[in-house]
Amino acid sequence: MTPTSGSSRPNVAVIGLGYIGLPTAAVLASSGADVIGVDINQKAVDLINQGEVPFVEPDMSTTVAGVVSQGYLKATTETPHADNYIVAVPTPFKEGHKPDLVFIETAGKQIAPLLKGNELVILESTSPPGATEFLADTILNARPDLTLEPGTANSVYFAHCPERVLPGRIMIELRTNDRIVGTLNGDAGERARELYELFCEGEFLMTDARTAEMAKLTENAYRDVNIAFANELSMIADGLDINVWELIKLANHHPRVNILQPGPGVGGHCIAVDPWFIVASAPEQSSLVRTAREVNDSKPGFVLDKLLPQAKRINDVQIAALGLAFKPNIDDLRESPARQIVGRLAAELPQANIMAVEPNIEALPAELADCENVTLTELNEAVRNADIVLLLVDHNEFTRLDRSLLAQKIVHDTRGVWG
Ligand code: SAJ
Repeated sequence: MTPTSGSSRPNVAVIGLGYIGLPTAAVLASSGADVIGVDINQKAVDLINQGEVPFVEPDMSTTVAGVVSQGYLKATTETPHADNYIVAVPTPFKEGHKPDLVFIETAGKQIAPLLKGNELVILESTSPPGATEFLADTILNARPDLTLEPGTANSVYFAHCPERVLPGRIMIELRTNDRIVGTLNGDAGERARELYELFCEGEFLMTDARTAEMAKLTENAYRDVNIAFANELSMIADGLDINVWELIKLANHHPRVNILQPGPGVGGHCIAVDPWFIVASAPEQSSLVRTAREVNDSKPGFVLDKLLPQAKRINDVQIAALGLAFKPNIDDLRESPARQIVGRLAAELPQANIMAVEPNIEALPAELADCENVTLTELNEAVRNADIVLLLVDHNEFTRLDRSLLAQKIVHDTRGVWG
C-alpha cells in the first residue's frame, strides 16, 4: 500500500497509532494530507479502517470516521514508502529507569529500506536527548548510501517535533498549542513546520533536535515537581491535622503562588515516566527531579497506609473504589495510581469485597480481573453497599454524586472533590 499517488496533498506515514499517533494522523488527514497509519496491533488497524477508534478521546471518533470514509486515512501493519514520516511510538523505560529506545529503533529499521532520498523523518515520541540522532543513525547504518548532508539526491532529513497535548483535550490542543520543532539536519525543521501548519494554529518555536527533546522533558518534569510539592504538602498536612485543600486554596490567593492539587499519585505514560529520562541523562545534577518522582511514587503507599488499618477492623469489608484511570474522564489506565491502589487492596484484604467503579471501561484489566475479591461494579450499587468509599479519580460521574449517599460511610477522598 502506498499513499495516494498523483495527489497534490502531502503524503505522510504515521508510525504508531496510539494516544498521539492516531489523533495526529486523523487531524492531518482532515487538514489536507493523505495519511497512512501504521501499527503492529492488527485489531486497532482493523477498527480504524472501519472508521472506529480503539480508545476513548473526546471528539476523536467523529474525525477518524470522517477521514476514513473519505479515504484520507488508512491503517495498515506494513510500513509504506512516504515523503514524510512521523514516528510516534512508545518510549518506555527499562531496568533502573533507563529509557528504552527499542520501538524507535524498530521504526527506523522498517523505514530504512523504503527510502529513496529527500524524505523527511520526524520523531514525535517523547525521547531522551540524542534520540533523533539515534533514529538517524539507525536508518543510516542500514542504508549507508543515504546521507545527512543536505542538498544531495540521497539526503534524508530529520527533525524532532515533540507532542505536548493533554489527554482529554488532544483534538483541541493539537490545533491550538504552540509547537517546538528541532532540526537535526538541513531544512528539516522548516519542512516539518510546513507539514504541521496544515492543522496547527499555534506558534512554531524553532530550535535544534537536542534542545527540542529536552524541552519536552522539562515541561513534564516541571509539572511533576509541582505536583510532588502538592503531594508532599498533603502528607505534611495530614500529620498536622490540617485540611490540605483549604490550605492550598488559601496559599493560592497569594498573587505569585499557584500550587497544584494533591491526589493518590501521578500516573499516565508521560509525567510518571519522562522525568526519569532527565535523571538518566544527568544523574548527578537531577536530585530535585528524582526526588519529585519518588515523592509522587510514594503517594499510593500513603493512601493505603491510611486505609488498610480501618478496612482490617471491619469483617468482610465492602470497599467502593471509585476510578481506575490515571486522570478524570478518560479510559487510560497506564501507570495509574488508582489501579495500583486497587491491586494492593485486593492483595492485602483477601476477605474484602472490592467494588471497582470505572465508567470508562467495559472489563477490568487482567491483573484485577484475576482477583476473586475485585468486581467491576456500577457506581450507585457500589456506594450503596460500601462500608468504605475511596475516591481515586475525579470523573464527572463521581464529582456529581449525591453526597447523601455517603452518610454513615467511611470516606477517603484522595482528590478533595467532596469537600
Ligand atoms: N495530577 C495531580 N495533580 C494535579 C495535576 C495532575 O495529581 O494538580 C496527576 C493526574 O491525576 C495524573 C497525572 O498527574 O495522574 C498527570 O496528569 P496531567 O493532566 O498533569 O498530565 P498528562 O500526563 O495527562 O499530560 C502531560 C501534559 N504535560 C504538561 O502539562 C506539562 C501534556 O501537555 C503532555 O503532552 C503529556 O503529559 C505528554 O504526552 O507528555
